[in-house]
Formats: sequence, C-alpha cells, structure tokens
Amino acid sequence: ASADRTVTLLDYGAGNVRSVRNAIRYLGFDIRDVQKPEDILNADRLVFPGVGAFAAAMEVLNQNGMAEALRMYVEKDRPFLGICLGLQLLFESSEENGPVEGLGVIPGRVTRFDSSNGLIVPHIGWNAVQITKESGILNGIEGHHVYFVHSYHAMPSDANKDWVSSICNYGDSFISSISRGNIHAVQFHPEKSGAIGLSILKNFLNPSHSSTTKASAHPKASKLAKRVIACLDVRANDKGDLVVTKGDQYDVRDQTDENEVRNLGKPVELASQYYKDGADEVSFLNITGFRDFPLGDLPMLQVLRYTSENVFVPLTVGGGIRDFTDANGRYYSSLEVASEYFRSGADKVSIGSDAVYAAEEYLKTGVKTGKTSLEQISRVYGNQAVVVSIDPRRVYVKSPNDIKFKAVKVTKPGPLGEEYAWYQCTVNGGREGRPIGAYELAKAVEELGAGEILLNCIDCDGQGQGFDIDLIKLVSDAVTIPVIASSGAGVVEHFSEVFQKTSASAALAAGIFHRKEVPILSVKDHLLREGIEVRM
Ligand code: 1PR
Repeated sequence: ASADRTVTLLDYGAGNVRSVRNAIRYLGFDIRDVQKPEDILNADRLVFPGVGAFAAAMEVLNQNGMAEALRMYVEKDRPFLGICLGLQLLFESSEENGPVEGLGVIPGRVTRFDSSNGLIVPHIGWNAVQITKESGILNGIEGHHVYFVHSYHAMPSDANKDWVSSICNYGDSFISSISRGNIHAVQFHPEKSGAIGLSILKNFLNPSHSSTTKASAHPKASKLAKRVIACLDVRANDKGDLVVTKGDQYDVRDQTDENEVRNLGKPVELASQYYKDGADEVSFLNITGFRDFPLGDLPMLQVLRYTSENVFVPLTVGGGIRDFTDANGRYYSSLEVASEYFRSGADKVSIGSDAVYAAEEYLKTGVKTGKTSLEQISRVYGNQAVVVSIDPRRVYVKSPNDIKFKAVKVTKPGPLGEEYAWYQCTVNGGREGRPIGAYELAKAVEELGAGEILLNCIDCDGQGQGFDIDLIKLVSDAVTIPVIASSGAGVVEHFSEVFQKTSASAALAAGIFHRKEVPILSVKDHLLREGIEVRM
C-alpha cells in the first residue's frame, strides 16, 4: 500500500476498535497497527480511538512507552486524531477511578457528568455540537447530530480555549472537540455517526480536500436527540439458517398447519437497509440464545462482522450472554462471550435472563459480588456497553397493596376491572415468570452497572397498539440511565406519544419496519413535526 493511503492506528488492546478499523477501510485507507513506540513517531497520520477506562488506558500507555511517544508526536504537531477517550487522555487528569494523570498536553481536568439533578448518565446518543473555532475536520457538521457515548467530559476554560473547536450541551457545555494545527480529537464517535461521521474521518485523512469550518455566529440550540432503533430478532429457522423473525407476544411461529418460524428476511441485509433508512441504532437479539450456546452460533458472529463493515451506527447484540459450559466441558465466562461479540463488531451487549437472576440475588443479599455477568462486563467495557433487556408481563391487581412489587394505576383497567398492575419480569424469552417486578429490576441493574435499559412488554409485543406508557413511565422515572421503549409500535403517533408522556430516551420497533408498514423516515418526520428533536 502506498504510504499516503496508510493510517497508523493505536490500539492498546482495551476493547473494541473494530468499527474504527471498518470506517477507515471503508474510506479506502489501509491500517498499520502500532506495535512499538517508534511506530507512533514514524506515523504519517495517527488515529487513537481510546476505549475503556481512563486509568487503565494510562497505565498501559505508560508501561509500554507509548505515552511518551504520543506526547512527542503531538508536540511535533504531526497529524493526530483522538476519539472519545483518545480526546480525554490529552488532558492533565481525570477523576474516573482517580484522580489519574493524563498525557497533559491540554490544560484541564476530565470530570463526570453530574446526575444528581436527574440528568441521564451516560450521555448516550445523537447530539449536535456548536463550532467555536475554525478547524479543518468539522467541515459540514454544524446542525448535524453526531453519536456520543460517555460518562466523563472535559470542560472548556480560559486555559484551554486555544484548543477547543466545538462544544456540546448536555447538562453542562462540555468540550466535544479540540483542534490546533494538525492535532484533532473528538469526544463523539465519527465511526458511529453515519455519513456525517465518515465525512469527518475523511476530512482528517484527506486534509487537502476539506475546506475550513467557520465558527457560527448564532449556533442553533440543540438537545440530545431521541433515538429510533430498529430491532432484529434473529434465530435459526428449522433448516438451520439465521433469519430475522418476529413474534406476537413472543410467539414467533405462524399459526398455520406448518407452524413454521416466521421468516422476515436476512439479518445483514435488513440491518444495512435500516442504516440507510436512518435508523439511529440497530439491535440484534438472538432469541434462542438462552438455550443454545451463542459462541457455537458462529453465524451470529458473522452477522455482526458483515454488518459492521457497512453500518456506521451503534450495534447491539443480545441473547445468551451468561456463563456457559459446552458439551466438551469447557467453561466460558459471560465476559468471554461478550468479548467475542465486541470483537465481532458489537458496540453494546444486551443481557436478559442473566440480569434477572443477578438482580434477584442482589435484592435478596444486598451484596454486589462483582461476579455477575453484568458487573464483569461493565467493569471491563464500561457501563455504556451493557444494556439490560427486560421482558415483563402485565399482571393486574385490585390494589397496589396486593403484591410486594411496585404497581401502577393503569390507564386501561384489567378484564375484571382491576385498576392496578405490576409488571412481572420473565426469563427464557418470556417462558418463565420470576418473583421480581420491572421497577425493582431496573433499579437493581442500574446499581449493578447497567448503562441502559431496553424495556420490552410481552403483552404489547407485535400488537401494533402502541407502547405500554404506564410501564415505560414507571421505569424511566425510576432510573437515571437511558431507557429504550420497546414493543407495540404500530403507527408514527405511537413514537411521539412515548416521548411526550415518558422520559424514554429511545424507541425501538421491529414488526412495522420488517413488514415495511412504516418507514423509519416517516417516524422521524413525524417526530420533527411534533417538535421532538431527532437526527435526520
Ligand atoms: O435472556 O439474555 O438470552 O436474552 C434473550 C433476548 O431475546 C432478550 O432480549 C429477549 O427480549 C429476546 N427474546 C427472547 N424471546 C423472544 C421472542 O420474541 N420469542 N424477543 C425475544 C424479544 C422483543 C423485542 C421486539 C419488540 C418490538 N423481542 O425486541 O423487537 O417487542 O416488537 P414490535 O415492534 O414488533 O412490537 P437472554
């Protein structure tokens, strides 16, 4: 490969940089991996996608001599692009598991978002930035949303104002990018920000082609956009091929004589289609993962690999994330299972059944063992990489005092005129009810390290009658992590309803997209008309 098409990538092995690799390759560049500190100094252009926790990253970089090489490289003003933690590490210190010293190139400290006033943390999703000074790489981004996922941020100050090239508003006005000379870094993820993100990467890789960005005199105020997520329930059909299927109240078999698993298409193709149609995220749920070993399920890993080559928005995968012993007696920890998913291109994993058991145990003992899949995966990959998928079923009761779980007054009374309901969590794809409610589960998994909740509802699944607003309000008011409303979308108005009546951060649908009844774009057009901010 000719040198001018080569990008040096600093991957210090802490997590998934596959999507950055995919994006660079997609833009027609080759990647050379940093093996030793000299490779940094010899780079023509260096991309540094920081992943994982600040302290762990600095420890590795200090130990292998990369920290010193990075400082020298930046001091020489050589082309540099830091992403996410790759921005934060340039600052003097971070309070994440610290204080911990950073590279100290830029004055300032990295601090946590303050969630004490109910701010949802992590900051996950699409937000617009305000350009504060000219920089070569942010050309064309003004007014567009880019994808963020982080709990810590660097704050602008007099001492670092020469560096700051854009700020973003979320609770505080934090630094969303820095640029000085050839040194650039972004807090958001260009590799997950769709076409606009790819254009930022391209501007960095092909600086001659990018014109300068002007600071805007009147930046438009922006909020975190509400996300629209397309979900693909995936399972092997009776022939053993992975297909996208869709249930009615979790029953995925056709009510015909053949009783076949409903086949709505191929996962990779559908995911690419939804990306092009404007989905803000794509989720894959391996719905038989609870009984089959997911790593035995190579096709699922292939689906992720292929999808992540062409889909530049966040990908979540769920189903079967738990400890497992295979037929040969080999033991796999849930962390190994999750790691395999991350390596294959997932940005987040979603845990269902195993999170229910973990929460039950935690509520019983009050002890965080650190051993549950939830805790282990979030410790290594960060809270923002762990979603808990809740599959509750509505249980009507006459009075909230009838049960020990949190009940709500329902909008529509039950069949016997019951005015209250609690939402019973289930495991194994809704097959088994457990002694814990959705409210109790959500609060427990937040404490155990979940970064987001995917809130399904078995009663509403596939019915097209709207989201269960009572349930979603109950859960989204109970936690300060983002809640994804799921199950029951039938028309565009259901999306505005859930955002107007609850504090859900995202809404997910499956059936209406698969059956092409409602295009993603119409959902977003409708939300915009209703004054709800979305990424277009
Ligand atoms: O328990 O960790 O192995 O995870 C299993 C995962 O698979 C869970 O996330 C669980 O929600 C999911 N799952 C298991 N069985 C089914 C099933 O349908 N038989 N699907 C299933 C869950 C529900 C939603 C669906 C929405 C929107 N699917 O994801 O996409 O309800 O549908 P709609 O818009 O058509 O109404 P583990």
